[in-house]
Amino acid sequence: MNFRVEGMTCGHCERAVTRAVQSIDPAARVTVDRTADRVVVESVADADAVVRAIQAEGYVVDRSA
Ligand SMILES: [Cu+2]
Repeated sequence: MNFRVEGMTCGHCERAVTRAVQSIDPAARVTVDRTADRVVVESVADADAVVRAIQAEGYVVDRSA
């Protein structure tokens, strides 16, 4: 799953997004590229749940296939 995530400015943001995703799937593999506003998630979790988890951390999220 690929997401566009706006608002990530530092390593803390990358960890916050990673933790948010792993809060719904501890086995999720999360790759964050904050300079590209890009988050790639390998997980069995529902994509909408991933979006909500990241939004709950205060970031703007778009699905981008
Ligand atoms: Cu930050």
